[in-house]
Amino acid sequence: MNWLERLHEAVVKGQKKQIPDLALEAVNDGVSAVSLVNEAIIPAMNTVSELWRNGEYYIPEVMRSAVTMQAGMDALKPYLVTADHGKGVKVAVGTVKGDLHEIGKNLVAIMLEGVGFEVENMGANQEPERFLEAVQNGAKVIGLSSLLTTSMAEMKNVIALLEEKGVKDDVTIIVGGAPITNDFAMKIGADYYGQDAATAVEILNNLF
Ligand code: B1M
Repeated sequence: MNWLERLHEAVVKGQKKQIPDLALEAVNDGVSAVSLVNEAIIPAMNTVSELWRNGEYYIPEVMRSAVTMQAGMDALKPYLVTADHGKGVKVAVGTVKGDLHEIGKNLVAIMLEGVGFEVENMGANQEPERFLEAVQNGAKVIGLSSLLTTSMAEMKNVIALLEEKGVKDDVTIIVGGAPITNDFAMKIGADYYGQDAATAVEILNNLF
């Protein structure tokens, strides 16, 4: 089994304790951290989602894989530095109210931090007021994530609140998550749609 396959297996089987060492050994062996994330860790979570859909995995197994994925990403974080952009630019990233999914959002946060942005990872299930507070505290970019068709409308509420308080034009708003499309993003008044974490980083790198 090569390193990508080993990391993939670690996430699917939820080997939280082993994954940091495995990830570091792989990096020391010359595998890039970005490919470990993009070609092993993220696809592994898709496998987990398939297993869930097929009824082979239940919530505890999904959670076990989710924390393993996070542990793997935490171990790789120092190696995800690719450039020197966004120095001093504050970005606040959060998952909107009603939504507990935070792996994709964490990936965006880790990768932005990796390239030099000052990131406030606000967590999941965040009220619109928390995003307003982040802007009032100096965030120049607001990143909104939603994974549920039932929570995506909350993005609009966040943007409406920023508009109502007269600060929308002071910030760049980028949105993403599995049910989000570019059309939706533009309709709710976001500035950008990040199809995946790498695209979000590329967009912000080009802006700052
Ligand atoms: Co839930 N869940 N979940 N879940 N979950 C999905 C999203 C679902 C698609 C599964 C399915 O049915 N096939 C489905 C949503 C259906 C829908 O609305 N259309 C679903 C459901 C229904 C639910 C519950 C309602 C289940 C229930 O209780 N009956 C419940 C909701 C709880 C709540 O939020 N209120 C629920 C709960 C959970 C867990 C808590 C068990 C767990 C989350 C754990 C955690 O995050 N701490 C979980 C998980 C893990 C998943 C799946 C399996 C995996 C999500 C994930 O982390 N993917 C997911 C199925 C799937 O997505 N295939 C599913 C990996 C991650 C890297 O990808 O987050 O998409 P993703 O991020 C991507 C892009 O979307 C993008 O970049 C990333 C890639 O680079 N991106 C951004 C994301 N945010 C971005 C922000 C940006 C830019 C890009 O800019 C700011």
